[in-house]
Amino acid sequence: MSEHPRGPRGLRAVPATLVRGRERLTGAFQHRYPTVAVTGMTGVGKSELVDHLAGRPRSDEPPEAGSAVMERRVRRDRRLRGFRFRVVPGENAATRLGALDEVFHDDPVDGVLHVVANGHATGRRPAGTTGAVHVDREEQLARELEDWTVTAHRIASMAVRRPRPTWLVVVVTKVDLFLDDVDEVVRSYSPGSGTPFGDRLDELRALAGAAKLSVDVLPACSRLEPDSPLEPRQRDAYLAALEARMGQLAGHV
Ligand SMILES: Nc1nc2c(ncn2[C@@H]2O[C@H](COP(=O)(O)OP(=O)(O)O)[C@@H](O)[C@H]2O)c(=O)[nH]1
Ligand SMILES: [Mg+2]
Repeated sequence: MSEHPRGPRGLRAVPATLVRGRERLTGAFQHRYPTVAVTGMTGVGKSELVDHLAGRPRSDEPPEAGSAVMERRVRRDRRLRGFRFRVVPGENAATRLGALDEVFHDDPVDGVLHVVANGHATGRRPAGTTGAVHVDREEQLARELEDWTVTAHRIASMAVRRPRPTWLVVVVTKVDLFLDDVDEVVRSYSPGSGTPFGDRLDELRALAGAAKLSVDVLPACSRLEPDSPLEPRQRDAYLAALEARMGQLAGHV
């Protein structure tokens, strides 16, 4: 299976010849890594999370939230316990629908990380302006739900078509921003919670069939602000728990 059937998408600023060389070296092993779609609205923290999970956290502030193309990252592991991540661009990107088709239909993934942030998605600046953008949390929560509604349908149609089960982890990230309410917020994104998000999750499970789709909801944090109330080791523990669960779901352990 070719890593880039439709061109070198998401390979920012890496010369094509270098990339092809690296693929030749690793290509023989890559097909063994399970593929993971990473979905969620723009600014929710997908890229930053995947950089950590792939073992390449950025030390500086990431570029403007909201990638226009599908980002690809590989977590390598000597014992073939790696993952291939496909970060689907958020709602503002023209390439979104094609990316959704690719990960949920053309080349269906093994698992899904759907990222949410309790309304703390970072707003995008209009082109040519600088500084932080004020975003309304209620509005961002409504956008999370809209985004989830679209993605949940795609996951359902993938899950019903295939014989083997699919796994989904709802990743509730940016918990450093609501540390006192982590349990309650995680519950609000869970099946049977009675929230609009939970209701859509219940619908998805009913459509796909419980045997066809496993659902987990896990808290996470990837970036710590300089004055963060969360310790780096606590952040690492959240990420380690997520990694451990992904390993179980992918049959690595
Ligand atoms: N406080 C906090 N900020 C985060 C966290 N994860 C990501 N961010 C920030 O949220 C913004 C959007 O993240 P990004 O990964 O680009 O979002 P994407 O559009 O979903 O890929 C960036 O400024 C990140 O540094 C987190 O766990 N906590
Ligand atoms: Mg991104």
